[in-house]
This record gives sequence, C-alpha cells and structure tokens, in this order.
Amino acid sequence: MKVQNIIIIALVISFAGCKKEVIDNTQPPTTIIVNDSSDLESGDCIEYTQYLGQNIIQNGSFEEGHNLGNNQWNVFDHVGAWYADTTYNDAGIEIQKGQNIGDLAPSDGDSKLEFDAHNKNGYSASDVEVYQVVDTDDAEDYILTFDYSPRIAGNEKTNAAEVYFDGNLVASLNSEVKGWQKYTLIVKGAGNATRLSFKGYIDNDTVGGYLDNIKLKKLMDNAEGATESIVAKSCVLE
Ligand SMILES: [Ca+2]
Ligand SMILES: [Ca+2]
Repeated sequence: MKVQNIIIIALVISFAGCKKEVIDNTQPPTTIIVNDSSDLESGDCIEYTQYLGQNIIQNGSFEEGHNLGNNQWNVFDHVGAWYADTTYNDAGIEIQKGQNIGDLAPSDGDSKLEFDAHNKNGYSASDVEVYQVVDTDDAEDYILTFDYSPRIAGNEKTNAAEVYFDGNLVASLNSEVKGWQKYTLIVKGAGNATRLSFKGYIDNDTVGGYLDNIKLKKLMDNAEGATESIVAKSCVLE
C-alpha cells in the first residue's frame, strides 16, 4: 500500500457513542484512542487521518462515452456507465463539451452534464434521471463527492435536482447563484448493484443544473488497501 497524496477536507461524521481511533497528521504520527465519547461535548471536534479506497464510479467526469467535439453538445441514452431512466421522465442525458459552452466551464476536464437536457433525439421531455450501478460492500461507509452548479441565476426552481443512493434521498441541490459547489456526503454501501442516481427537477424548460466530477470511495479502517488519505474531522453533533 502506498499513500499517494493527502487532500484536506472537512469531513463531518457524528461519532457519538462510537469508538474511534484518532491519528493526527504530525510526523511522527501520534495516536490517541478515544474509547467513548463521554468526555466529549456537543460541538467538540477531532481531526484524524482517514484512508480511502479507490474511486469506483466510472466516467464520473463525463469525459467518455460520447464523440463530441469542442464546444459541441448532444443528448444520449447513455454515456459510458451512466444511463437515463425514462420511467422518471422521457429525457436523455445532455453532455456539453468545451470550456466555452453553456455559460460555465466544466469543474473537471472538458465535459459536464446538464440535468435539464434538450428534448431532442426522440425524447419528449428534458429533465433527466441519470444513474449508475456500482458494487459496494454492504453496510460499509463510503464518501460521495460531486460538483453542482445552477445554469440559470435568479431562478428558484429550474436548477433543482435530487441525489439518491440505494433509493434513499441523500441530497437536494438548488441555488440561484451560478458557480460550482462541491458536495461531500457519507453514504452506506448496500451490496452488489447499488444504484446512484441524480434527478433533475421536472420543469422541462431545457435549462437546469450542471453536474461534474462524481467520485465514490470506501472509507477504509486502516491504510491496508487504501489508495489515498485525507485529514478528516469528526464532530459531536448532538
Ligand atoms: Ca468533466
Ligand atoms: Ca429546468
């Protein structure tokens, strides 16, 4: 195992009532064992090194699965491992490629997804549910990260979207201010064929939220099998 890099993020997990091994990021590392949270009060936080497994999302940046040229867009039934669920809405997946298309550069690479796709290529509606099925370890924790931005400023509904993991709503996305926002969520693995989906709010006006840079990584108990580590922060929430 080789720890390749360290990313600093603020990862907030409630650990009330749990045992947690705490390792700070000094060299040499010091280890503190918190046997219980009885001496911690609401609002108290600790930082520790969290090891992560490899990213298991395929094509999470939407760079593959289409043959778009620079500053082109189109609507697809699937792009790589991402598929449109037409039982939600009769909409395909719109991908925009280029740094100067759709009034916002991608947050990663050259391509991004727009939730409110154009109703073309045979689709009658425009707001898409896009999903990917991944294999996760049942009941294990994973960190889900992605970037979201509205396309339209000053509209309280048209950019809205929801995120579901294994059928559970895990985030509601909306904003009236254009610009990428990074989301970091902890989700629970649900075994083989776990479904991750993103649903655009149905108004079918062909403009809506943008999505890019989706990753899903297992929270590892220790460095064995990990591919990177982050400095995480746990706080007593209640
Ligand atoms: Ca991208
Ligand atoms: Ca819309």
